[in-house]
Amino acid sequence: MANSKYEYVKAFEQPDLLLPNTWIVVRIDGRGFHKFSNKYSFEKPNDRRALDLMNAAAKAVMTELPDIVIAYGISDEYSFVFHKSCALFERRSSKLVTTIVSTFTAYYVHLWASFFPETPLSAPLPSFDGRAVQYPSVQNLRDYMSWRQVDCHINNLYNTTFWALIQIGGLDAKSAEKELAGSLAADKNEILFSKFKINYNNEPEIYKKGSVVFRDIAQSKTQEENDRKRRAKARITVQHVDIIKDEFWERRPWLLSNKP
Ligand code: DGT
Ligand code: MG
Ligand code: MG
Ligand code: MG
Ligand code: MG
Repeated sequence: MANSKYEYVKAFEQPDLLLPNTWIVVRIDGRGFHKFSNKYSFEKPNDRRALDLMNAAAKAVMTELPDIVIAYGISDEYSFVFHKSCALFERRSSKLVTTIVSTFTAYYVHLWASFFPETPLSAPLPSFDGRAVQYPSVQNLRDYMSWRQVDCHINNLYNTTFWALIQIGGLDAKSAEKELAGSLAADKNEILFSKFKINYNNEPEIYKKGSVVFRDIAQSKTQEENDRKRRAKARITVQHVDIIKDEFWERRPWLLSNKP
């Protein structure tokens, strides 16, 4: 059967294969969530329902895409990590990114009512952008994860202090901003403690550390079960723990190990 005269247009499609043997991070981020969070009256600085919804959508994405080894979420963003040996969609960048973005968005909308039963969604509906970045070494990947978690800490310390100054201290936004201009972490801790008797260390871990989603393999599983089977069976868990220090990774060697 002869090709149609139109088929030449296929040659305009450009390949976008990600490099082999590199860790792939797909990071998605809510579009215009500054406005979105106001529209739905998200609590400031942190809305637990909004974060739980993000985490539930991320868990659903990981359930549908077993190639994802770990995910990390803060604010309106989530990073999904594919193993360096991942061959899903032939490692086509746009196919990986768009699948994650649309799956995540679909679940975010689908699960909305369970987390915000009082406030139905209305147009404009939430949407997310996404990009894929490749990291050649475990060190680079861990530095990426550390970068996001440090960001979480810096933003949360700032926001916690900023909103305490406003909500408890009675300042307006401009004055609060001025008070915090040029301040160091120690200064913010001091403001929180001396003015508001808030010990930042006692703030909820989910706000301080963000959310780490991964498959927790029970240590006691029989050894005959091969890695793949164990991974498939593993429970997906959400934890608010330090992923900067070695301990998290050393205790869970299966997360970044070489796969058969
Ligand atoms: P973008 O990403 O360029 O489309 O624009 P935005 O507005 O999404 O900006 P982004 O992603 O840099 O910042 C996230 C916004 O979402 C930020 O303005 C605060 C808001 N947000 C995220 N989580 C919460 C929350 O738990 N509570 C409140 N009140 N706001 C939140
Ligand atoms: Mg942004
Ligand atoms: Mg955003
Ligand atoms: Mg964001
Ligand atoms: Mg198709």
